[in-house]
Amino acid sequence: MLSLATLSLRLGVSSCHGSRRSIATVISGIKTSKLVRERLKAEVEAMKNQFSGFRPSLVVLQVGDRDDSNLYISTKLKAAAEIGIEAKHVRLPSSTTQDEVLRSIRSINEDDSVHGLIVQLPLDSVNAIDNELITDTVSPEKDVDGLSCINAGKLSRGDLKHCFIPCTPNGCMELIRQTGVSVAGKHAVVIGRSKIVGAPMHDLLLWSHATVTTCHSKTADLPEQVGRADILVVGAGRAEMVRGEWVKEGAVVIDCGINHIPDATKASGKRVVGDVHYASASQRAGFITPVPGGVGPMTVAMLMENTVQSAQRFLLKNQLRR
Ligand code: NAP
Ligand code: LUD
Repeated sequence: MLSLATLSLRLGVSSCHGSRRSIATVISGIKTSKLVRERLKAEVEAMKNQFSGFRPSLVVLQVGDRDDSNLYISTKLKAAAEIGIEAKHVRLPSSTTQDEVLRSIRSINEDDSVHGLIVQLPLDSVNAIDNELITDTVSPEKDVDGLSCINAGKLSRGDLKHCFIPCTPNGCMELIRQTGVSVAGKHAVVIGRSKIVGAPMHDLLLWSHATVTTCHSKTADLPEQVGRADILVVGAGRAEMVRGEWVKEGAVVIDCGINHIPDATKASGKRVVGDVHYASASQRAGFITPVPGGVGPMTVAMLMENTVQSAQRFLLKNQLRR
């Protein structure tokens, strides 16, 4: 029989107890993402054996040279290599025009050897580029970021089986599943309504049968809304905005925020924090994700998951045609 401690370790959740009161169980994105990556590695190995050396393939298109994008892309390429996904990094200079980016996307769309294509955001260009046009030019069949209108539309209608689910919210759902807390019938609150985090998070929670409130910069009383959440997902881009006092006792708190704040004790002079004030929120939440080590690694793992899924769909389509 598994002990509770062993089970928690396997699930990527760990419990600690503070001196004053029991504090939240930490949901580890590092452990959970490792489990996902190990499963994918086995799936890719099986594909390779069954289809004479076939490997899923991913292209990451980058415009410019932002430090944060460079870091995220290198993490994605490393994860892909470990799993056995063939990943290619296409770098375009910041002088690239919108037409040139579109041409590059169209040529990758037409390349049958590529199963997944993402355009890392934000674009770092000296030219005006329409982000919507860029994400919508990626073929929906290769849109492993799930940002095209076709995939977003399917998700908003609850057609989850026939779309690519955006990686960050998909990773959040996986972390919520790790807690063992069921979503159906719960009150979920999402802070943020962006295309990459908030809006698809709302859709996923809704189609998992939560009652969902989505907050944004014009929400009148944010602390009051947060206080109603059994499940809280935050993607606002505001360092430590959500205070522990706002959080409902026992809530599941998922923090997508990645913010850099000054810290004189660090060699770099800064450190990464989330959108939730971790120290105070972990005194009230039942479960909480850390930053770093929470949602970030799951974003990378779910991109790998979508790429493998896209390759599987490609194989199925081509087998049926033969
Ligand atoms: P975004 O496009 O700037 O969207 C932020 C959202 O938060 C908007 O909907 C905005 O409202 C809302 N918001 C801003 N200030 C608010 C406030 N004071 N009260 C309530 N709502 C507020 O950002 P994003 O791309 O969604 O990213 C959000 C955060 O998640 C960032 O820290 C980003 O770095 C991080 N992120 C992390 C991952 C990961 O893998 N961990 C992935 C993506 C993003 P309006 O719509 O009214 O402007
Ligand atoms: N654009 C993303 N832009 C930014 N954190 C990521 C991300 C890894 N098209 C497109 O990859 O999915 C995307 N698709 N995004 N992001 C953010 C967003 C995009 C964020 C964090 C991490 C990818 C990550 O690995 C680690 C962690 O949180 O533990 C390290 C964080 C750190 O800075 O130390």
